[in-house]
Amino acid sequence: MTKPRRIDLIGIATAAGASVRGCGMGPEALRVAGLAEALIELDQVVVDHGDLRRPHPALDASPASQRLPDERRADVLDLAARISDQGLAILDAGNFPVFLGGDHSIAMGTVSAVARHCAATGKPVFVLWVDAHADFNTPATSPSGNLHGMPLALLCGEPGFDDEYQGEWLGRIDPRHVSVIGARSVDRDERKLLNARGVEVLDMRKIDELGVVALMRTLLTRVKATGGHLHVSLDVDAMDPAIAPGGGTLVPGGLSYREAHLIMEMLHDSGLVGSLDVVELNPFLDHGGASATLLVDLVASLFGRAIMGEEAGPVEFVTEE
Ligand code: Z70
Ligand code: MN
Ligand code: MN
Ligand code: MN
Repeated sequence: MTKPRRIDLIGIATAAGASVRGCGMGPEALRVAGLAEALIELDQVVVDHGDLRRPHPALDASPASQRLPDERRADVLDLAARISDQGLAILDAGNFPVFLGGDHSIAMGTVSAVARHCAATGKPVFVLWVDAHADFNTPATSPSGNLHGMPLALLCGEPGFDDEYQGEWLGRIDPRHVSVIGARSVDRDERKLLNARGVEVLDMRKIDELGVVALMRTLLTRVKATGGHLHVSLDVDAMDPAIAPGGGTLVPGGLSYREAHLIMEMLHDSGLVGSLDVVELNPFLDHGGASATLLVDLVASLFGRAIMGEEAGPVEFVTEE
């Protein structure tokens, strides 16, 4: 990718969108695993803005895991609005935001920032959602009520989100510009919505049959043709639990180490990525930092770390007609 002016790290220390606690510690674990150092090693300029968090964490008699999703919604939306505003400022300054979650509900804010930034320039927005799940539930279809299972539906303008979810902060994306890769756990009604709206789901079956390279080439060619901005949202549970145990909702049969890296390497070579989320890392469930380290290495691949060094350059990108 063409080198951004600067990479801006921004942590969002929250688990308000999830039912399992612990991913609020994700940003710090990514720092301890050497995220900034890895980027600096790649000659990037890095600024760390620290963490956004709930303004007044309530001292409840019951632990957060026992608070209902409804009781955590205000926290999710308060953070989403702040993420959106801060992300927009970073993008408008010409810098590359890397959002460190936090559960995946933070993407309500991160993708909104991208949508608002690009709306001003008329640049189409594409989203690559790297995840075991599709996160396309609405309050009506969600089996759990957890908001980390809903960000894409909200961002795609799905009905069923009441006024509390609306605001200046909320940006909109086209569901036909969304690709979910690595999916293997999609809820029944969620699947119907994904099909009806034309979201591309590059599920594990397709990866097994066609491989990451063919799927990514098709996607990247399409984004390139429009001159779009590609936002990547990387959920730790996209990877197989054997290599990424640090997540609250693990699903067997995920991306292998090489498949995940190849996705990131091809994204780098495309030069199309302008913003990134790294979400759902739960240091409390991780095994000795294995998942945090894996995520740092994947981000490094996205920013140009290559086996034979950056100078080797991309493999030639040929499109057959
Ligand atoms: C399920 C739901 C989800 C992440 C779990 C799970 C959603 N589809 N997303 N973990 N990252 O409750 O909506
Ligand atoms: Mn821009
Ligand atoms: Mn997710
Ligand atoms: Mn997930």
